[in-house]
Amino acid sequence: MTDSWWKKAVVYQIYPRSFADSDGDGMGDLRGIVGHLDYLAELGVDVLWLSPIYPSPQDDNGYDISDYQNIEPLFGDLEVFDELLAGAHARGMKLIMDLVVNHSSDEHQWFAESRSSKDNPKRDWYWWRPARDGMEPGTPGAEPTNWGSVFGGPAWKYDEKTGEYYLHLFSTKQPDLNWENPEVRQAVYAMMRWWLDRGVDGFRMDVINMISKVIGEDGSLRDGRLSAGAAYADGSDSFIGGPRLHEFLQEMHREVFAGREGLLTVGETPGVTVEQARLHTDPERHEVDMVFQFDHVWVDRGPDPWLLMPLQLTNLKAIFGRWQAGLADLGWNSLYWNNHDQPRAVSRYGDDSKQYRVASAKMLGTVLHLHRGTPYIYQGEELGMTNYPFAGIEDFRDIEALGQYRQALDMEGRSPDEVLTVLRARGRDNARTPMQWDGSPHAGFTTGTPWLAVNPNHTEINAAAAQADADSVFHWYRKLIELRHTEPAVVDGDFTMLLPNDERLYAFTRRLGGTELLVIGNFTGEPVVADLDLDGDLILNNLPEAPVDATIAPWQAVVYRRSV
Ligand code: TEU
Repeated sequence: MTDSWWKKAVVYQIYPRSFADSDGDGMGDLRGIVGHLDYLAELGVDVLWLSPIYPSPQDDNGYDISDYQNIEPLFGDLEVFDELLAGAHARGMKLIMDLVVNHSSDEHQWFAESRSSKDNPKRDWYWWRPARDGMEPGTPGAEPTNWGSVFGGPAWKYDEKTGEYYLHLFSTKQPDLNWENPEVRQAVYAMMRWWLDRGVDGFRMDVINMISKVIGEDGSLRDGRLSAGAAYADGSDSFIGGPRLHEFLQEMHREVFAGREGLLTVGETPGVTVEQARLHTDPERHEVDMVFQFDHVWVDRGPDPWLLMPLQLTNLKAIFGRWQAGLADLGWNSLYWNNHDQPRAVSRYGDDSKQYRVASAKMLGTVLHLHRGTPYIYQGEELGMTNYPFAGIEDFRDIEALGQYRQALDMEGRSPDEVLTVLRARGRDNARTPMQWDGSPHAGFTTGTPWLAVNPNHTEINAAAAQADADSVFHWYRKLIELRHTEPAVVDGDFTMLLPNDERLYAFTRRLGGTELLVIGNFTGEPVVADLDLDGDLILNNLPEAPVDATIAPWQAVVYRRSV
């Protein structure tokens, strides 16, 4: 029997840096989270996921870890961590950690040893390779492969000390760990067991589908495809869903999770296919409970990364429809609009104007939470927080935005305007502006100077105002969570997509035994007549008036329950 309590659960993601600052240094911390546990309990979420809180040079805001078994001093220490964990548990919430083991920080002791000499016992813990045949080491184009890093520039850094390159799929300060080496894997498993023994309830696994790389017989990595105008190639064929990925995840399961109950594991898997996800989440295969797929957040991304593509609802529905059908009989979906890498959902898929922000945020929440799968809420989503009005590149802090901007301007001949247009709409800092607790000068986030500017709209959009307003997005999310806890059809019902060719309405049913839920969301600012029978009890409606003659008002969301 598998223990799948998480099918009924809602997860809340905290980005500690931006959640709540208790000591006035402008940076969120663990004590700040402790101070808001009652808020999270009021919302009713079941699990908290903390983005990385380990010691880190903060090159990628903690996704570059220099010690896996401690707490970043900016955030607190192990004692406050234990207090936070106990406080969450006392309120009936579980807590999962971010596990970032595709790479470590270059300031991790393991890497310091690895880089020290070619015969150091930890040399092979990372991906060291000589320069390309016949090329002068350290010169442009001499990198072992032509891959670009996600944050701009090549994916290899030349290290003079030993005259070789190391692989970093992300920043130069995030060297990739070599999972081919069993010592690396055992060190990671031991660390994971240490956190579970401390009481944590599972892990969100950062880019876990990149840990296995395609290696030639002679140990070499191969070049990727270079598209026109690009400075570097996309090497992902060689590291997404690599040949030993399933083996590694099954080994991790045996070594870490087997025999422990009540845990949650979710793999972050950019580029994962439905077929791969079925293998990852089939309970019989003992890999992970669920994965984050990326198709719906890449829906508005075209072949040219610096061109904004409009959202086409039929595409979005086709994506979710495919994932719902693909994991219907086996495995399990995770559901999200937002996280710390994505722009704010209401600004992207909804309408963040004064007139429609609240309605469209509620509509988006309703459509997502009524799918089959485990919903994830990213901090501030429950308030309908919006994108930030970035003026120029100097307003951004994210290493990805800064790195990609430089590469696009310096190497690809782009103009600042075209790049900024995309960064404003899609940049990760949109999600990372401080949590808006109240209408005071720094939104109640800090008494000091926030590390990233607070959105000026915090005077209106904030937790205090939302808690006091029965019609707020916050109280709507509370209802959605409660519905999942009380209505079995939300958890286990079969999913059927309706109106797949409609560009304006998102409609589907969930059916369990004799109960059917009909869910309709209007993705436009116009009234739309639904070619559907709207009968049954109207159990959720985000607007004051019920639909008349099947007319769904702008950004309206309705849920009907009926017997079938
Ligand atoms: O993100 C993985 C990932 O695929 C990112 O490239 C993401 O899709 C992109 O930045 C969106 O613009 C994970 C973490 O969530 C991210 O914060 C880290 O920067 C990254 O891994 C490296 O650890």
